[in-house]
Amino acid sequence: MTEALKLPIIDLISPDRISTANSIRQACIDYGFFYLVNHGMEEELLGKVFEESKKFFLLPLEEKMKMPRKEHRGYTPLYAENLDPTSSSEGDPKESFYIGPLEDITTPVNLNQWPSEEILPSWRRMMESFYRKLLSAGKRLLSLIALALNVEEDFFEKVGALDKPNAFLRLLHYPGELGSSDDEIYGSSAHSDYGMVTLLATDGVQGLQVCREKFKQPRVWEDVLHVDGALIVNIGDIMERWTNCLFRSTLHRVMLSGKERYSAAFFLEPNQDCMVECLESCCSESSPPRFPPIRGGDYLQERLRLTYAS
Ligand code: AKG
Repeated sequence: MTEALKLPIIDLISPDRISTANSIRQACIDYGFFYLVNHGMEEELLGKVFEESKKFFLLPLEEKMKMPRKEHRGYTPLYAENLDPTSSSEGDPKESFYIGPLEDITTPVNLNQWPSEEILPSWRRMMESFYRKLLSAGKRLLSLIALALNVEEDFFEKVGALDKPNAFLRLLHYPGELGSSDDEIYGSSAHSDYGMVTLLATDGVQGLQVCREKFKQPRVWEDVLHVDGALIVNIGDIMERWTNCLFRSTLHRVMLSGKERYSAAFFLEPNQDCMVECLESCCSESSPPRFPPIRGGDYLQERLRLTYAS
């Protein structure tokens, strides 16, 4: 039996930004996870996104394979991605579709791939609009996270992290028939995310679990329950590096229950050229920086290489 975690609920538009920033700080120290409300995406919109996402995953495999993942955009079929290469050489039983930055970051041509308008009319428009809303919520959240770290609220803009951020929206589908309530089948094996923050919407089917003490064995897993209308937010590894491990990038996984499940994760990574180095407010003589500075783009490339190597 796993226990359900009681995560704090953060209101993105609360006028009391200082007290909100303090709550975020505590949540990121204790859990690396929290719920976000008033993020600008109505429940109705989230419902429509999942309807459209379902239409895509219902397409025949040959149709989806016309857009195979390239430059981290497009479709990855079942078992293509291994989030925990240390414990298994098999990929995870989930399929996904990645949408990268809508404006070009390094190339003159936008590299996103889209299903044809004839097959899924208005699909692209819906996902682009969802992407923009997630990016806007993510940027607003980062200004609160900056306050939570005792730096100026435009810190992440000033260091260039949010100038053409390398943000990816991943639509996910975990087929129902692969698990049963008696099996321990991972839809996503244990992993932490790579970027600054992840904003996650789920369709209400449970499955997400976190392990707060990643170095302790045996691992203790706690459920993160779906809260209607709220996004689930978690800190990623780049933010853990920036904060010298003050904010945790918590290990998480998805268990299959026999029920089909859809989710959408928005990974907000810094701009490729942004240098990520320990914040002064997070180190001291007795707690020196644990990681050398690194370019955001180099860090992401290496993590993706390991995930898709096997
Ligand atoms: C990931 O894609 O990194 C996830 O952890 C997905 C979580 C979920 O589907 O609930």
